[in-house]
Formats: sequence, C-alpha cells, structure tokens
Amino acid sequence: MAALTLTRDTVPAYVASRPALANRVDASTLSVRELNSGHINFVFSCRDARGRSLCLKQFPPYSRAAGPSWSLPTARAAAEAHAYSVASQLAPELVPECYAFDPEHSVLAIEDLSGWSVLRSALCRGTTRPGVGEALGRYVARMTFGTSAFGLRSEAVRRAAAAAINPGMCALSESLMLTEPFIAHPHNSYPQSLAVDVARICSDSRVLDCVGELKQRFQTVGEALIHGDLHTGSVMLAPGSGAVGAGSVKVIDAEFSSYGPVGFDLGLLFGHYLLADARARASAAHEGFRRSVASLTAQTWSAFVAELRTRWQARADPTLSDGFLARWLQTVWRDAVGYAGCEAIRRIVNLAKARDITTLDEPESSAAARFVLRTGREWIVKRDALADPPALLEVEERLAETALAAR
Ligand code: SR1
Ligand code: MG
Repeated sequence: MAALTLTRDTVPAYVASRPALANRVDASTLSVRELNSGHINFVFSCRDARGRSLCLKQFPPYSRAAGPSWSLPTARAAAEAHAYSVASQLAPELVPECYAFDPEHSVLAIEDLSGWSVLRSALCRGTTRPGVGEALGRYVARMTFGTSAFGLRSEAVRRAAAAAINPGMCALSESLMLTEPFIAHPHNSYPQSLAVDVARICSDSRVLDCVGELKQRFQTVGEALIHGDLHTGSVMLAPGSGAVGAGSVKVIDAEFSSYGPVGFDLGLLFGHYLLADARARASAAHEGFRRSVASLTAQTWSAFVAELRTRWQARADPTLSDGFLARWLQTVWRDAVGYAGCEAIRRIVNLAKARDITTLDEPESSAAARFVLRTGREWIVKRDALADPPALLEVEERLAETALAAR
C-alpha cells in the first residue's frame, strides 16, 4: 500500500519533496486540479503561477471507481513507466514526456496534457481531425518494430519481454474482455431489449471457439511490447482544428502494457472505432463526420503496414523474407478483427461501458448497442473471410440497416 495518498491538498508538498518535480514547477504557487476521466487511478494537473505545469498519476492498490474492495497490482505503475520509456525512444512525438517515476508511492509525473481533448470525447462531440487514424497506425508500427524480433536481435527481444512482464493486468484484461462477456457473470449488465442478442453470442459455439483461440493467443503470444488498452480514451489530441501535425496526437495510459500479439492493440482501436461509428449512425451525425469515422480503421491499418514495411528494410535478421512479412501481416489482421469484435461486445455488456453508446438517449442508445453486438459477433466468426478494412465496413453497412432500423 502506498504510504502517501495524493489528494489536491497533498500534491504541493509531494512536488516540493521531489527535486525532479520541484525543478519544473514552483510548488509554493501550485494550483491543483483532479482529473477523474479514468476508472482506475488518481490523476492531477498541477500549474504554477508562471504557467508551468505537470501531471501526476498515482496508481492505488485498488480501482478508484470500484473502491478498495477491488485490489489491483501497483506493479502497473512500473509497467506504464517502462512503456513510456521505451516509446520515448521509438515514437517520441506520439507519447507525453515522462519526467519522473516514484515506485515507492506508485506515482508517475508526465507532461500535462490537460488542455488537450480525449479522442473519444472529440468523437462523441461529432468531431475528428484528419491524420489521427494514421498517427495511431504509425505508433503501433514503431512500437512493434522496435520491441520485436524485427528490430531487436534474438537475445535482446527475450530480455525485453522479461522486463515488461505485467501478469496481473494482463489477467484482468483477459477476464474483462475475453471471458466475462461470453458467460453469465455479475459484471455484465445491459438493457433487457439486448438480452436476445447477448444470448445469441454466448450460446454460439462458433463465437466461443474463436474467443477461446483469441484468449489463448493473448496468453501465449509475445510478439512485441503492446499498449494493452489502446482505445480512443487512451489517445489525446492537441487543441486546434484541421489535420493533426507532428506531436499533436499522444498515446497515454499504458498500465496494461506487456509483450503480446500485435493485433491486440490494433483490434482495440478498431473495436472503439466501431463504437464511434455506432454512435454516429444512431445519432444521424452529418455525412462528412460519418465518413471520417468509417475511414479510421483503413487509415490506421494502412499507416501501420506502410510504416512497418519501411522499417522492415532495417530488420535485425535479414534472413526474414518479404513473403514471411506478408504472411505475418495477415495473421495480425486476423487477430485484430477478432479482438475488435470481442472488445466492442465487452464495452456493451461488461464493465467500463463505452460512453459513445451510454450517453445517447433512448431508443438510439439501445439501437446503437444492438448494432455493435451484431457487428462484433460477425467480425469474430467471419474473420477468416473479412480480408481488409472495406470488408469490415461492408458488415457494418449491412447490419446497420436491420439493427438500427429496429429502434
Ligand atoms: C475496472 S475497469 C478496467 C478498464 O478500465 C480501463 O480503462 C481499461 O480499459 C480497463 O479494461
Ligand atoms: Mg486506461
């Protein structure tokens, strides 16, 4: 248990006691704001009288939203610090600067992004910025190449995987995403009007066979350092409009990171793009915005492939063939489609529900949720035949007609 619990009142003294922080801001003139956007941690934005700021994140040994009865490993703080440290080498403009890590109190000090927008919030407001999808594809590609056997020699990749071990948080993700939504579980809740769709998922042996395979791959495949929770709530956008420039998209909240299948991170993004798409369709958002949301998956995937192919020229093992890369990319895509379906279903049925859906009025909210459940299910069971982003979109278009019309 951390001996110190940060609150708005204790933050200034904490900052004053840490030279690495006291050199950045004037602790005596600090104004402190608590940001309660996440489920698990305590986050504070601190600004001094001269406008210098930083962000403190404390990882309690339990979930902030659930309270002390739900314990969580504080080792997740070190996992996030480690992920930032690796990303600062491989994709520096795509992560916040990390100023200090205090393992004793499980506190991470990072660049203050409090004037920025969370990508999910922007999407819920009906806005997006050209280039966001591509930036996230580049982020995944750079992390993949630089931490896998593509960019590292054999011994180095094994040491790197050992250094990133995060078993407690991986087990939590596995449970919330790949077990509980597919069985009767006290963490599940949804409107009665969705019960038929949920039962159809949970009783379908094709779904359960695929989910079993995805779970086993998540447990045993360690291709690269993955973020582990790369949804639209883990992405920050700089203030402004128009296309995003360098340094204006940042990936945060890597407390679930560990070595895992690369398709997991991409799949989480695709699943949350589907949630945004469901909201846009159900709320009859204007055509231009709907098209932007619908193109996010293709943009992320294309940028991921392009960036990886560029880096591939400098691979650590030149005996790896171009044909192998092509086959491996197919495996990543297949994984991503499966994880996308599971994650989208999970955010309707299980904990940490998607605000994209829950903040809609009825009957739009239930209609959007039904559309997500049906699309997620079809992505999972038909993933072998869904070869590319247009194939995913075709499923969305077809199911929107029935699922959204039922409202
Ligand atoms: C206890 S709720 C856990 C979820 O919140 C985080 O944002 C992650 O998405 C995780 O799955
Ligand atoms: Mg998170």
